Amino acid sequence: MALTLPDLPYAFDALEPHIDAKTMEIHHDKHHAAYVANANKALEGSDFAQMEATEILRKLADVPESIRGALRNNVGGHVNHSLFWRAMAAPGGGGGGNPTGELASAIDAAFGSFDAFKEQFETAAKTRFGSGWAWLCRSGDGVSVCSTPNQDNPIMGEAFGLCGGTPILGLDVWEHAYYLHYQNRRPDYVSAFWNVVNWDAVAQNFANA
Ligand code: MN3
Repeated sequence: MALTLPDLPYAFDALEPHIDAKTMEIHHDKHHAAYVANANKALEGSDFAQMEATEILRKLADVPESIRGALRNNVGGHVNHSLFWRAMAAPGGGGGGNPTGELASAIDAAFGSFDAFKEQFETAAKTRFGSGWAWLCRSGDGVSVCSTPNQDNPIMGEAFGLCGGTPILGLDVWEHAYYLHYQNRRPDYVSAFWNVVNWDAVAQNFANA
């Protein structure tokens, strides 16, 4: 079964002014679509074609070398962006505010406070050199912050030098995610992100992880 590009759960301009409509349109319709197309091309006729995308990433070390790089980049890109879109919502319309419930408790237990968590996540996002992602992951009953290069996903695990946790919130820090609106000002994009985080969706990811 081929991978498919999921629809955005909101309009291109829903996240304005924090993430602009043109960036969202190109990011979803061109970048994410290309990851899906290239992943399907690499998967065609392989033993991994029937597998869930996340399962492919968990078993990436077992993928034949001839297609491992293509799947790492493109299945990774598909999984990462699918999570990214769903964990955002319009500012004031589900986006922004604070986490609640068990997720809030897990964040307090791991970082001391929500503000301390935000600082650590922002540092991960700002200090990722070049292209990559900052993540909040569920590991066991707790949560942790990490970052990955390119389209690597934490679930690829220790074999790839990654934490092995399950991402429940991710921030894309590739320049294609912010350059039209923020140019070189990645830190401004990172601070604006909090206005569009859909904490109900992240709490759902925490419960399901
Ligand atoms: Mn991207």
